[in-house]
Amino acid sequence: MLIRHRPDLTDNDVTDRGLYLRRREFITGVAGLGLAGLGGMASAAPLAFSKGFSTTEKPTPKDDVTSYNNFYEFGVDKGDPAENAGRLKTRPWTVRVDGACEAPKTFDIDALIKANKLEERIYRLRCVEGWSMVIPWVGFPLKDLIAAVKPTSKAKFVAFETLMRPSEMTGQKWDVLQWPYREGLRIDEAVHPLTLIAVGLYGETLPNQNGAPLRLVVPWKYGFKSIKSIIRISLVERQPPTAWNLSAPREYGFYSNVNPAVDHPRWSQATERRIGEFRRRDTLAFNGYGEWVADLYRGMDLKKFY
Ligand SMILES: Nc1nc2c(c(=O)[nH]1)N[C@H]1C(S)=C(S)[C@@H](COP(=O)(O)O)O[C@H]1N2
Ligand SMILES: [Mo]
Repeated sequence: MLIRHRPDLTDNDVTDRGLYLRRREFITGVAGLGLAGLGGMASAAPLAFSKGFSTTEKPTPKDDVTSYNNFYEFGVDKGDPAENAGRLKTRPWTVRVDGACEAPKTFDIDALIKANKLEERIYRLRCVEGWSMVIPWVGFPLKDLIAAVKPTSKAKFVAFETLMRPSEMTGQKWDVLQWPYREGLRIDEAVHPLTLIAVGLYGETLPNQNGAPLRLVVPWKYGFKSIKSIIRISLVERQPPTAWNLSAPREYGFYSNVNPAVDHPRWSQATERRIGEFRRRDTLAFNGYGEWVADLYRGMDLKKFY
C-alpha cells in the first residue's frame, strides 16, 4: 500500500488502517527475529506521520531498494551487499553515544527501538554517483537520541562510526576506504527534524544490506553521508574526519549537500537517474528539501563548502 502524506494530519490523530497494519508487520518482523522485550511496541500504536516531511512521490520498489546498494564493507558492486551482508550478526548490538555530553550512554539496540517513537518517513535518496530512489524509512529523529545524553555547549559536531568486523564485513579486508567507515554532521544538521535514525524500511526491520540494525538518513545530502550499521555516535568540538573525504578530499566534501550547481570533478550533478526510470530528471537543490534546510547554510559559499 502506498502511504501518502496528508498535510492536515498531526502526529496524534493518525488512525490510518494501512499504517496501523504496517506497524503491526514491523513489530512482527522484529519479533520474527526472536527478539524479546518489545512490550512498548507491541501496543501497536500507529506509526506517526511527520507533517510535511514525507514525499508523495512513488516509492522505489522494495526489490530495488534492497538489491541495488552501496555498502563497501560487503563489496564495491551494487549487488554485493545483498549477496554478502546476510553474514553480519546484528544482535547483540550496542551504540555508544558519548563525547561532549553530561550523560554518555551505551544503548542496546532493542532498548533503543523500544524507547523511541517510530515514524514512517518517505524520503528521496540521491547518491553522489547520479542515481536516486524514494525510500519509505521507519525510524526516529536523531535529535531525540542526542537529547537523551544531554549535550554540552562543546558539542559542535557529531561523529559517526560503522562497525569494524572484517570476519563478517569481508570488504574491510581491502583498503578501498580507511575503515571503519566514518561520517559527520554539524550539530545543527544533526538535530534538524529531517535527520533520521532508520531501523526499518517498507514497514519492516531494516535489511542488513541497507545498514542494519541502525543507520543514519540525511535526505538533503548525498547518500554517502547516511552511514550504515552504526556503533558509535560522538559529540565533538571539531569537524570530524569522514571516510570519503579522507579517500578523495577534492571530490567529497564534509558538507556534501545535494547541489545541481556544483559538479563532481569527474561528472555533472545537474541530473540524476531515478532507479526504475529511463529519462534522467533534474537534480533539485538540497535534494528538494531546501525549504527546511537552506537556512542552515545562509551566508556560506556552497561551492567552497561542497
Ligand atoms: N558504512 C557504510 N555506510 C554507507 C555506505 C558504505 O559503503 N558504508 N555507502 C553510502 C552510500 S554511497 C550510499 S548511496 C548509501 C546507500 O544506501 P542504500 O544502500 O540503503 O540505498 O549508503 C551510504 N552509507
Ligand atoms: Mo552513494
